[in-house]
Amino acid sequence: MAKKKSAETQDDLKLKVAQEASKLVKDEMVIGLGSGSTSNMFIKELGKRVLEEELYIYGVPTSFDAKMLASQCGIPLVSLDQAGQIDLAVDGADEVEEGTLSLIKGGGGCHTMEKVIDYCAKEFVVLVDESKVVPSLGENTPVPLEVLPFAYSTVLNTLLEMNTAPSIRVSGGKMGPVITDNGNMIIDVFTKIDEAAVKEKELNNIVGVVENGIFSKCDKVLVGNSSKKVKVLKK
Ligand code: ABF
Repeated sequence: MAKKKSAETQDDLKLKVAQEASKLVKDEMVIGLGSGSTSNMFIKELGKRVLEEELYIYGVPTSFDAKMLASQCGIPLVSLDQAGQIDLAVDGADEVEEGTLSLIKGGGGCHTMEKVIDYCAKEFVVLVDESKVVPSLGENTPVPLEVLPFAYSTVLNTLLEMNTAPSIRVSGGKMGPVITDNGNMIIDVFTKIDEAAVKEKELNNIVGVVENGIFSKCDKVLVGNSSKKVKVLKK
């Protein structure tokens, strides 16, 4: 009797989109390398192509972790200023709004460098499993704000005045706040998001906020689900 196929895990779905995304990379491209577990799978898949096919590319990492992994995988790296133009950025997300393809990112605390690299790429592609696609942003996921440590109390006060529910992100197991690759703190905030682009600007207008995790721009989302073919969401 044929064996019943076991259900795919979340990691299987992430791998499926990571493999699909690695096929988008062509010779001589400069690639923005996202952070997080799905992006890590993409980096590994891309590393295999670099070694096996002698693919000639450069990567621009969005975090220290992405930089370390990409170098271990044999992907040549350049800094953003050396890169000049980024052809394609591939990154993960915590939530994708189905109708608009707006995102919440930064669950891993890297959204500032991610946004700089993702937004300046000619094409920005997001990789998620289907559990991350939601009808409206921010109902179950807080928006992370990267904040200058010097200004954390004034940012908290402003967020409270805006009737939001902010909390300083602390590191599991260790005492004290999470510190980003840029030496800043993270404040997570539950806030109503009617229009992503408007809220993105509003949160960045708070003095002391370096960048927030609402991404109102993205070109394409690859969604891993149980069907064989990866679903592609485009605007
Ligand atoms: C990064 O990784 C973040 O912006 C986002 O928070 C996270 C998604 O992580 P994962 O792929 O591990 O679910 O892209």
